[in-house]
Amino acid sequence: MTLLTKVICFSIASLACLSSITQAVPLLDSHIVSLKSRTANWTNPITWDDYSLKIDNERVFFWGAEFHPFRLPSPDLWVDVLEKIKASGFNVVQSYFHWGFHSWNNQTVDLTGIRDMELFLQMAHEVGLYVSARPGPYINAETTAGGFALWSKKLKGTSRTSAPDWTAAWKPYITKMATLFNKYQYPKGPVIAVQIDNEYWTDKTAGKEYMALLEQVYADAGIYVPTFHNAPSNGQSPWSAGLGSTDLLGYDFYPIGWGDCPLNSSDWSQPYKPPYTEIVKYKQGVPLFIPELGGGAFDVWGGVGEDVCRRHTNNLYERLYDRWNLAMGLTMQSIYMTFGGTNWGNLRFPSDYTSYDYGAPIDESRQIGSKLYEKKLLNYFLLVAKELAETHPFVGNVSDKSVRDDIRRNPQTGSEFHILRHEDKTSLADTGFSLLIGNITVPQESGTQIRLNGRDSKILSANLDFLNHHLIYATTDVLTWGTIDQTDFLVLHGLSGEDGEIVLEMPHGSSPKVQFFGSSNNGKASVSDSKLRLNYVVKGLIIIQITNIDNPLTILVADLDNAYQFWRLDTHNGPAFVFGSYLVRGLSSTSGSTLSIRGDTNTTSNIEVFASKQFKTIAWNGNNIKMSPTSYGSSKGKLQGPKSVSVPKLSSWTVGYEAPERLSSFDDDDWTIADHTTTNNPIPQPDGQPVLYADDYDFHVGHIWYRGHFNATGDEKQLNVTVQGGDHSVYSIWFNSQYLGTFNSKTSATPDLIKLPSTALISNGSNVISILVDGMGSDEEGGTDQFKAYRGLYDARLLTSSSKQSTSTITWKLQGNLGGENIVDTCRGTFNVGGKYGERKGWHLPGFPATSKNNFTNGVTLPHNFGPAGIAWYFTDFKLDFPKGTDNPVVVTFDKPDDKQLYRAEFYINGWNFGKVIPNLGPQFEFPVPPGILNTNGNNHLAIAVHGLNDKDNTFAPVQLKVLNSYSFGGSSWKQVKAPSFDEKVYGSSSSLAA
Ligand code: IPT
Repeated sequence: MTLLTKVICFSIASLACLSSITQAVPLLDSHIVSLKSRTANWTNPITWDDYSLKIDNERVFFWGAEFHPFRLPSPDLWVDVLEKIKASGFNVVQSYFHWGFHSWNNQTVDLTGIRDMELFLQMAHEVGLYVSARPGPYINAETTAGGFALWSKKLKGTSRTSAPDWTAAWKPYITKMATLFNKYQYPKGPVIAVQIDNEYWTDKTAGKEYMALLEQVYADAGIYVPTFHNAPSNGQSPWSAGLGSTDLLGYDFYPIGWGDCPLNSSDWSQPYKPPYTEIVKYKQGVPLFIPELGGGAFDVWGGVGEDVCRRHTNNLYERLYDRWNLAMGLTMQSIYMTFGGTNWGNLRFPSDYTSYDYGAPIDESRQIGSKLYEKKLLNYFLLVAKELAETHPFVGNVSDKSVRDDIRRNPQTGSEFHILRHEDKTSLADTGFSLLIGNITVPQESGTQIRLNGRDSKILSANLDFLNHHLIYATTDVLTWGTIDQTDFLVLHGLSGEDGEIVLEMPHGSSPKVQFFGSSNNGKASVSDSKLRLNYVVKGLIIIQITNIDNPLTILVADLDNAYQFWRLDTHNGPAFVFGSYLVRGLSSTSGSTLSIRGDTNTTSNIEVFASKQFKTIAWNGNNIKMSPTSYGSSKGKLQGPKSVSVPKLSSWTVGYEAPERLSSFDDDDWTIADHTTTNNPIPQPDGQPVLYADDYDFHVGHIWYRGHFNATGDEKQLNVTVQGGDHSVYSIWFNSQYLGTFNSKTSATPDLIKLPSTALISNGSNVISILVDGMGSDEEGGTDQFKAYRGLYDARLLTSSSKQSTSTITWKLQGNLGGENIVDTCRGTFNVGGKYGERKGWHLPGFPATSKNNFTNGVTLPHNFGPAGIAWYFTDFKLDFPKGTDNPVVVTFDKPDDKQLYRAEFYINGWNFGKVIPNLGPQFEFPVPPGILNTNGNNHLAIAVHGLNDKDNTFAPVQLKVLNSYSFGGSSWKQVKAPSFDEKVYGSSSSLAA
């Protein structure tokens, strides 16, 4: 065996990036105490009732954004995503934590470096978000084995049961997470809820015991915040009462399906069962909760591409379904995904490709746009409209029956929220109508109407107290409110060109003065019976000042373009309202007479600021901006756009060739012999065969090599073989160094019959079959134990000329990633590399000497023919030097080769595996690489391993870099993620081989 040296490296926080060792914990005894014990002697700051969650006795919407830190292995950028979530008005970040990511063997639960979840919780806390923690053990999430530790595939005990070996497997991980959550539990930290496992349905006692055992660990760790579960479909949940039940219960909801983004984005006709109007509450006394509301969809190999998913679940989708949920009385939801990120380094499950962009509001390159802006409109409203968190439903009365008015009325205050949409969600009609608010037909202004254009949805507020005022109703949506100096502000948003009507209660006997400013040239005001009625047509930004009353009021009516670029800041001098920039993150100072805004621009932008007169100057990312006052009290200025940057052309490559395992002469003396005669796997090996499953020999990730040796009688004509590497997997096979071809992965019911050419057979001598399996990841859990589906060989027999089984038997050896479960690169972690020769020899790492001395060829240009089937590596270096204070998302782009070229390539930037390209499947040819992995100010090393499947000529197509966009950046800067370079002591020396 190779001597393995542990690689020592440092994380961004200069913490040693060593794995921490957790000893296996003794099994639990079967005694399960009641979870009630965890709240004894403690007033839980998180409570709930039928309507909503309460934090410190105050009603709140639980308004969550799903983000998986493991899909962005550049911890400094977590803050960037969290700030974007916070700036758009979410108050919760909800995250899966990935057991397999933290645990590569049964002695390890690692929370350091890119896996430093304490740092993640601290960041969320500093940014001002609550955290809803979803540590599994099962998470699904389109990741390999659904997040289970891959070594748990070897266990006999059935997954998600109280089987003792299964319990012992997850317990160290959950214990460590529970301890961490306790340290950061509200009010000490941001954690306000913990999910127990994921979408688990069972009627078996052992399954219920599993849930109860998990809850026991949290109880023992002192977790008092609510536990919850997410049911997969709208049926009965086993977790509403009894063993294993959770405090809160919700059900996951993907209104137009998931994993399926129709090319025709106007088609929203997919039926969703059960009807949306009947979201069921599984349990009384808890709020209606959707732990996952589809905020996009994942895409699959051969799919339509993430951009199509984003178009399909666009801003209108967000607008309609969020409001629709509120119409159901929902007060808790989280958007799956809000930032999807990347399935880097073998994180994906077999169907999914590298991008986990998900068409989410924040894209894989952390860019934002209309989807997030649309979310912001409603999110902001919910932060002020607390009355909407305690309501009862009524059905309104609309003049046009194609429009539905779901009224939510607060029983304490009588405030009403009229949630309007077309009954038919596919309707594209532009409908004008009136409706009843109380006993008034609204709008009152003759010749005007309320409009619903297609998938639009509105929330009209009525009978609502805000600040020092009372809104009788408004036919334009409320965005937010706040008092600046002595003036109350009410901000509204609507669609350009639509009529708007606002009626406000005025102090008895007052005669308010009303002035219109901004883009309105036809605003109207009238007072009768202490009621002020305002009419206008929404356009640009309209400012309506109401003075000559005790508490002056300014109303801002923004059209969609203006509202999308509206940001609310809460300063030490009250709120500040900013119109007009790509992103406002927050404040860089909370004292003094400068309003110090932090934000990003994507172009030169005009801004307009409504803020306290206490602020004498306005600064943007530390630079004062020249502002000019307007006649209505705001000030206007200009923000610099970003400097544009360029990336070098990749023109010269170094090439090497490997796959020596294919040759009969290869020395596999130190390989693992597949000699197990029994397996815990639910699918036993076929009779008379050894166990060949890679997982049983501790190889769980990426490519696996098998070499089978046999002494031939001379009558071996065929190999009957079953190989499974997951959906879309292929395997290449050689016989005594001769390439026999590449085949699709099969199920055991349909083995391949592969002819062994008689010219290659060595009669009465030793023969070698070499098989390279492209492992696509482990399956998710469909029922129980499905994730244990074997990877690698299942069955392999030699057949004679009469198609009988040959008397010669094959001895198999196998090889996967270096170290197996004792991985050598604990910084990049367990998913980064598999068992390709180059990966085992460190070819993917910066500093690997790919020189002519080692037979590598310099100065190669692409496209390039590297010769016969096998694995070629291409290397190049490039420098970047992006200006300080800019963010320039970079992608690595692969040209699509001609259809005859069959290959599969994986690329490594600075040693990090950041993508897999399968040109004949697609759809992904552009791969974002985040700063911190990509060195944006220095050298970068790009290595690409290309598995060519064509017999003789394999031509690798060009690869380039591309900058998607440039932004001036007001977020925290990033450091390069520390991870080891090539070290000969670990990887040995190696040379490129003749192709
Ligand atoms: C839901 C899972 O809980 C989540 O992990 C993810 O896989 C999501 O689907 C799809 O992206 S399960 C689904 C049946 C609602």
